[in-house]
Amino acid sequence: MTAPLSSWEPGRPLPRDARVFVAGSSGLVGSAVVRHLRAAGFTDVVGVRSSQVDLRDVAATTRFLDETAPAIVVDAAARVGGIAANAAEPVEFLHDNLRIQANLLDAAHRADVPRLLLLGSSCIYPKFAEQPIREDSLLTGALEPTNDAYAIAKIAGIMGVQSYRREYGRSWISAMPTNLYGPGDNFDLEKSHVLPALIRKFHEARVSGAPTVTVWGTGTPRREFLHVDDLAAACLHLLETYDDPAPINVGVGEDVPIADLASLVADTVGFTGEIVYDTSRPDGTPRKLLDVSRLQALGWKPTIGLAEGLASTYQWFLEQQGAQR
Ligand code: GFB
Repeated sequence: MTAPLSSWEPGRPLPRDARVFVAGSSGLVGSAVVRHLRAAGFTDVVGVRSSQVDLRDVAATTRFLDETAPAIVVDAAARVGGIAANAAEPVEFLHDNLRIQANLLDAAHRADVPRLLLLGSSCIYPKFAEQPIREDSLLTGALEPTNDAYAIAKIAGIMGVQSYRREYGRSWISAMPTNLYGPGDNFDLEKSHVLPALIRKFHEARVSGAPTVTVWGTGTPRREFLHVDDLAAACLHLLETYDDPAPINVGVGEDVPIADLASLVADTVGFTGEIVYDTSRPDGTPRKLLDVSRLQALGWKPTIGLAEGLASTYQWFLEQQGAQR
C-alpha cells in the first residue's frame, strides 16, 4: 500500500501510483518530465496533446482536469521560443502563457490537486540583475525588452502559485529553469533558442560545404545551459522536497559566452570553416547565470555536462533527420 498523497510532507517520497498530469507533455520539457517520472517508477503519468485539449481554453481545461483528477500536476505547457520569436510575437507570448497558467491553476484548484509545480524561466529576473541571480532579485529592476511579455506572463504564474498557497493553503510550488536544451527541442532557425539553432546551422554548413556560419549578435552574451533530462530530475526532486512560496532556480551554476558555445558546436558537428557575427541581431540580456545554492541545499545537482549533452543532442538531431528521410 502506498501512502495517500494527502499525507505527503516535504522530504517524503511521492507514492509511485499517484496520478501525475504533465501539461505540455509533447514539448521539450514535458516529454523529458514524462520520461523521468516513468523511469522513477510512476505508473500513472498522463499527458495530453494541445490538439486534444487546448489549455488556452478554460472550459476544455476545466473538463479535462475534472475527468483526470490527478494528484500531481506539472505545468510544462507554455508558448516558448528564442530571442527572435519572443521579440516578434509578444501578444502570443503574453496571452497564451497567461491563459494556460490561469486555466491550469484554476482547474487544478477546482479538482483539488494537492501538489503542483509550475515551470517558469530565468528571463523573469531583471536584465541587469546581480550575477549569479538570486531568487530574491525578482521584481527589483526592469526586464530585458526582447522577452518582457513572456517574462511578465511567467511572473504572473509565480504570483498565481503564491496566491493559491496564501488563500487556499495549497502546497504548490514554482521553479525557474535556466536556458534548456536536449532531445525534442525546436530546431527552427528563426524561432528556436540558440543551442538548437547553432546545431542546425553548423550541421547544414558542414554537409553543404559552406565556408561560413553566421551567429547572431556579438557573441559576448553569456548563457547557462541545462540539459532537459537534468531539469526533469530536478522537477521530481522539488516535488518531493520543496514546499515554499518563493520560486526556486534550477541551473548548473556555470555559463559560457555565446562565442564559446559556437566553437563547441562547430567542434561537435565537425565544422571547420569560419564563424561570423551578425550584429544587426539582438544580444538580449548580457548575462543570465542563476544562483543555484537553494537547490543545492536541497541535495540536488545536475549530472550532464555541456559537451556531453551537446553531443547527445546532436546525435538525436541526426537520428531525427534520418527518420524524416
Ligand atoms: O537562446 P536565445 O534565443 O535566447 O539567444 P535568450 C541567446 C543568445 O544567443 C542571444 C544569440 O544573445 C542571441 O543573439 N544567438 C546567436 C542566437 N546565434 C543565434 C541563433 O542562431 N539563434 C538564436 N535564437 N540565438 C530567451 C528568451 O532569451 O531565452 C526567452 O527570449 C526564454 O524568453 C529563453 O527566457 C530561455 O537567452 O536571449
